[in-house]
Amino acid sequence: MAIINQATKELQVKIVYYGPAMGGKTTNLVQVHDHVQTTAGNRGKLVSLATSSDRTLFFDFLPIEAMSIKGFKTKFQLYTVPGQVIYNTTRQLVLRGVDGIVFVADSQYEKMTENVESFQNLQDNLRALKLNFEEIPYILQYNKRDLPNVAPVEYMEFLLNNREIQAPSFSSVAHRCEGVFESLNMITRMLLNKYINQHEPQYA
Ligand SMILES: Nc1nc2c(ncn2[C@@H]2O[C@H](COP(=O)(O)OP(=O)(O)OP(=O)(O)O)[C@@H](O)[C@H]2O)c(=O)[nH]1
Ligand SMILES: [Mg+2]
Repeated sequence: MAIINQATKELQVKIVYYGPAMGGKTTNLVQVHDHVQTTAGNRGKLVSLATSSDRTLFFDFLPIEAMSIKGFKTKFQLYTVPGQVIYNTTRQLVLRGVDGIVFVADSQYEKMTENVESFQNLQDNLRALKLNFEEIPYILQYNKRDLPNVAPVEYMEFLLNNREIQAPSFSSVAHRCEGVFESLNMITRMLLNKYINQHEPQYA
């Protein structure tokens, strides 16, 4: 849940990286952690809880304190869910209080069913938490574009972004940091628009 404090001009938002197992969610956070441009001392520690080799078993957490945006001191809390199907209870826990979502899809052809199932699972979990998917800003990230066996972006758009108002989507190669900040910048911009513009005094 976004915390907005008009008195101290502080905004805190929670962004969750969601998607199928091994799609590249943790890699996104690692790259953000390694490359984020901040003034000294405001890059948080990347905490990976209960990780066995490559697989996230609980979640990753990275706090980022951004510079003042529109006069607001903004804090972003980035989380990843575990993509493996069996960890759904954990995914629901991590989703609690989510403000924005980066859906990291795996572009390999053979992963399309997993992508679609994970996207459906996201919507089911939001519903279970009584959150309205239509009201939560999200973007799509088509990751692993460096691999030879990827589906065309148009096909992924058809599968995952086939709606009246399309979500912004980005191609990425997360381990090379390509598309990682484009995705993060877009979701943060969407959140700032939602929370700061909404709360600015209106002058007739
Ligand atoms: N070729 C390629 N490999 C990638 C890319 N992004 C991530 N990987 C690799 O894919 C594997 C899985 O990445 P993770 O970031 O751990 O995936 P995850 O989505 O966090 O997976 P879970 O925690 O199981 O849900 C790792 O070996 C990464 O280095 C990419 O763009 N291209
Ligand atoms: Mg992970």
